[in-house]
Formats: sequence, structure tokens, C-alpha cells
Amino acid sequence: MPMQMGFRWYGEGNDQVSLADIKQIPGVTSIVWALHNKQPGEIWEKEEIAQVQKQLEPYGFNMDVVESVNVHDDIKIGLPTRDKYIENYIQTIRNLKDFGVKVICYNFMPIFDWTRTDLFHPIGDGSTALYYQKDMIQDDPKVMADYILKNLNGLTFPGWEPERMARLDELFAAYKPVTKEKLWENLKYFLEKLMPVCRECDIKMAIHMDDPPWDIFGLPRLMVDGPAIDRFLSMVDDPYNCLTLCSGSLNANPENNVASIVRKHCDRIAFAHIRNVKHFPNGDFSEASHRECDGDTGILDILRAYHDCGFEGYIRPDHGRHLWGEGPGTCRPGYGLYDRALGVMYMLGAWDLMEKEKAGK
Ligand code: CS2
Ligand code: MN
Repeated sequence: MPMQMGFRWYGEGNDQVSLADIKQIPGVTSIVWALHNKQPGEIWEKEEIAQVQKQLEPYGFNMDVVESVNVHDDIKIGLPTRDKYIENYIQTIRNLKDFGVKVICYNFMPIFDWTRTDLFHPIGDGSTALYYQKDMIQDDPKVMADYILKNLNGLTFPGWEPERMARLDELFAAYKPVTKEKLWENLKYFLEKLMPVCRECDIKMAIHMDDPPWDIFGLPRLMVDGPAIDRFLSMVDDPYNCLTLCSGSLNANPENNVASIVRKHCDRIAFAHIRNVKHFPNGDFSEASHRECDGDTGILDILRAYHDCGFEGYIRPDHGRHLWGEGPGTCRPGYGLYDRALGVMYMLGAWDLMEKEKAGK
């Protein structure tokens, strides 16, 4: 199967971008979806999944990739209650199988998902982008959680569920005994329970990289660099234990060479996120357009690596800038329509050319 281009969509009534908009972007075949009203740990029921299927059908999009089925904190902490939540996760996998889902993207970051200090940072050309100002990440995570929730304008955002953010003190206390090694063990426990079901259902679990790829607010983070990826893949050495290789998350640390990781582990990358990042000398970074020269991530090298390796998974533009009137209240941070659509075209332009060259035309 050739590489398939995906586009993330947050669902009817929860996304300013419509399926009709996405249909007009050339080359997109897969809607990367989720049931965004679900709390981590809840079972996704077949009737709920069927509703999404019904919405996608008229447009001819497939629903092969889910991002994300979020993992309950009790699983990451390793509490006795984790088994109940793992059972629920397994039931969700079985339900998703009936709809042809092939890949589940998830992350294993304690408490938070991605972290930025400015969601609409002017980048000089009239557009805005997600931005990380290093010295603003101080000791108090609550300030950051409040800022992010306020700027979502009531939209759901996976990993930043208001219900969980309201319990930050409790969550931080519960994570206290969870060292980095303990977190690795808990991840292994979780995946080993899932693998037989994944094999049976032909669904790959594809872990997303931690964003940014370093410990934050004293919480350990695992998926941060090449050696961590090697460890992850050999720890549960199963073709259904895969990666969502997010170029921008990894390259927030400029030491991470994403193209070489692609070359090393292409067969275990089920889902590729393409995002470009620009670094500043003081350690701050900004997200950038997908064009290689607008950032430091090496987008063309990465695409070439995927192409050389005969990548057959799903790929999507990750975050984009906010353009042409998009901003707070009119689009989700990082998930406007226009820059991600430009990203698709940039990637497909490079890809088509490589295909043509390969065919000797
Ligand atoms: C995504 C992640 O928006 C993003 O940065 O790449 O939030 C991703 O969806 C989750 O970490 C996956 O669980
Ligand atoms: Mn990503």
C-alpha cells in the first residue's frame, strides 16, 4: 500500500474546519479523528464510532487512523486500578476494529500533552504560530494550564481536559513516586497486555513523541530521542508496537536528527507527523511553515528518508501557522486550515517528484 496522506479533524461541532474544506485539499485520503468528548479511560462505543463513519462516508475519506485514544493516568502511574482501564482500552480497540481502524496514535506523557508558552505568537509575516519561551516554563504548571485552557475558547483539546486540569495538585502528588524507570515499566506493562489484541485486530499502537522532548515541571518524559526510541522498540519487540514519529516534537531538541531515525526504524513507523521548528540561540523555539528553509527540522531530508525506505504508512501535516484571518476564537491553536493545507501540498510536491524520479520519468 502506498503512503497515505491524512488530515486531523476534531469532529462535527468541535472544529472550525469542515470535511468539505478538507475534501478540497488535493491528495488527502484519511481523516485522522477521535471521539473528543471521551475522557481517558472510557470505552469508545460502537454507536459513537458509527456516527463518525457516517459523517466521513459521503466524502470518501477513510477512518484508518485514530489520534488519540488517551491513556488514563492510573495506567501511567501504575495503580492497581490500571487493569480496569486497560480492559476498557482493549474493548475500545476491539470496537475500532469493526470500523477498519489500522492505527491508534497515543502518548504516554504524565499529566500534560504538548506544552507551549504562546499559542498565537507573531512570527513576522503577519501570521502567528505556537511558540515555546524557555524561561517562561517555571515551577507553576497551573499558570500554564490556565493560559492554555483560556485560549482554547471552550473547544476540547486532548490532554488538556478541564476536568483533569482542575485536579492538578492531586495528579502531581500521585505521580510523585513515578520515576523515569517506573514510567518505562508501566508503559511496558500496558503494551504487553495490548499486543495480543492488536495482533488479533490488526491494529498498530503508535506512540507519539513527547513534546517538548525533555522532563517538564519535574515530570519524567520518555520518548525524547533516538536512544529512547531504540529502547522502546526493543522493550516490546512486536510489529504492532510502533511509532508516531512527530518530527517537530523530536526536533524541539535540535540534537535530534529525525531523518536518521526514519532510516533506522521506518518499518516500525506507522504514522508520520511532519512539523517544522525554528530554533533561537536562547533555547526558545517557534513552529514554522512546512517549507524546509523556514525552520531547522530538515523536512526534505525527512521526506526523502521516508521515500527511500518505501514508507507505506500514514502521514499528516502536524501543526500549522494561523493565516489569513485565523486566530484566537476562529481556529484551534496549531490546527487552522490554510497552513496545514499548504503543508500537504509541499509534502506531496516533494513526494510526487521523488516518485517520478524513481520511475525514471
Ligand atoms: C499532536 C499531539 O497537536 C499535537 O501536537 O501532535 O498533541 C498528539 O496528538 C498527541 O500527543 C498524541 O496523543
Ligand atoms: Mn505530532
